[in-house]
Amino acid sequence: MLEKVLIANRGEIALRILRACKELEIQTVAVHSKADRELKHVLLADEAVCIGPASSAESYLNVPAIISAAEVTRATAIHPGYGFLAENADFADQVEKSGFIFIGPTADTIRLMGDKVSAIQAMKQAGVPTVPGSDGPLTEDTAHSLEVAQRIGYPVIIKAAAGGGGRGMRVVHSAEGLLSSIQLTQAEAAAAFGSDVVYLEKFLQTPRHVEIQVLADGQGNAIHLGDRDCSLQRRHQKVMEEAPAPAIPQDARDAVAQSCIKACIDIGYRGAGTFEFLYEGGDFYFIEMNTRVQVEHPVTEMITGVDIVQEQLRIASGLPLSLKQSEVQFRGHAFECRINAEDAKTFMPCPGMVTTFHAPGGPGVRVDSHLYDGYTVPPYYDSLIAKIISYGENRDIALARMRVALDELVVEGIHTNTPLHRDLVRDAAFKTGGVSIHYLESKLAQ
Ligand code: MV4
Repeated sequence: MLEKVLIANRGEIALRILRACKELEIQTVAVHSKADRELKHVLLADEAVCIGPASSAESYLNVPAIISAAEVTRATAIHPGYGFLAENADFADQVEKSGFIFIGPTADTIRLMGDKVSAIQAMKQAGVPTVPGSDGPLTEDTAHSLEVAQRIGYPVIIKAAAGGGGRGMRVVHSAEGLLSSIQLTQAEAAAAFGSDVVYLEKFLQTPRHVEIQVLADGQGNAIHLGDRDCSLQRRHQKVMEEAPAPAIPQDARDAVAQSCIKACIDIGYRGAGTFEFLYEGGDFYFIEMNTRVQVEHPVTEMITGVDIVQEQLRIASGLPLSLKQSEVQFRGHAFECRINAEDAKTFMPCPGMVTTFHAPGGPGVRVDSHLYDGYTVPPYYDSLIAKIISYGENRDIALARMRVALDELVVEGIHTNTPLHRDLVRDAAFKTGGVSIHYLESKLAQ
């Protein structure tokens, strides 16, 4: 097993990683900015190193400072968490070149998936269902672009190959607007990502966002841990997630998960990963792969009993997967509400001191949070302050437990989006299950 892990992240996920390390008796190193001395995991880690000022660019994104901290503390591995450097192939390369284990896939895999065009090509090759599209970058051949769009049928969506997560996209409704939209998206992509490569897909109008969690050991073994529905989002920020995704026929679920396992084996995937799909009209369409642990991983842990972060640590240490597919048992249903330090109506960030924090409890309730009474939420980072996770034998029970948990939650001193969640768990369409990616924004517009 790994000897000493440096946690290159902050907040709830740093604490989550710390807990997994401690359970496996791995030594821990917390790295933090000057604004984060009071973080719960910093206080609980075996060692802590300040790596720079509050600004992320100079601390959590400061590769030399993080590598130096690993050298000074003699860490043997680095866990990037999510966000920050988690999907930065050059960071993974530097970590390995400096003699440390990067807890995640190889830099080459991160690069392959970071380029959405090569990711889609690899998946299509493996038999993963993809969105009808240009199957590669759009070229200067404008007649060809018009032809592709005509064949697929409007509306189409132009996406930057280096984009992802909702950045660098443009919907086109007719041939008139196509060429200018391609040019505009190319220019924006060049400015934002340093690459003007764009591709084209059929625009799906009311899909759900359904993703498949996988684990692979890079030794030829890969398993899936089922699906999650992350359709409840606002401006590409997920608000609530659940597992399994409701109202999907079992054969469709099994087939897509099976295709993901095959893709993992084909590309030699290593670590935890997520295949993102759009689900519409009973069909799955691959859009992107995430090569990191995700915010919403707990809902999958609740319905499978598998500790995904511990599996990441085991895989990184060179051990094979701790279980076979036939040993993965799916049971019950789970929800996760993302509690953000923000105004419930305007969504403006709302940092400040948390005077009182009362976490909910009871059967089937889990809270992943770094909050404590007197903790000050700094203004410099993501506003996620807690994840309330509920589990039940079925969806109705899990949802009832979430409703009660949200009513129990107390965060005083700052504003949070808890009122929005309390409203959502009582929403008729959400209670039925299976709403599209547009549902929350339409509801908020009313
Ligand atoms: C799409 C799409 C419709 N059709 N692709 C947005 C985030 C990025 N991961 C991909 N996204 C989308 N790609 C096709 N061909 C609609 C979206 C989309 C979306 C996807 C998932 C979750 C929320 C979303 C919100 C708006 C648009």
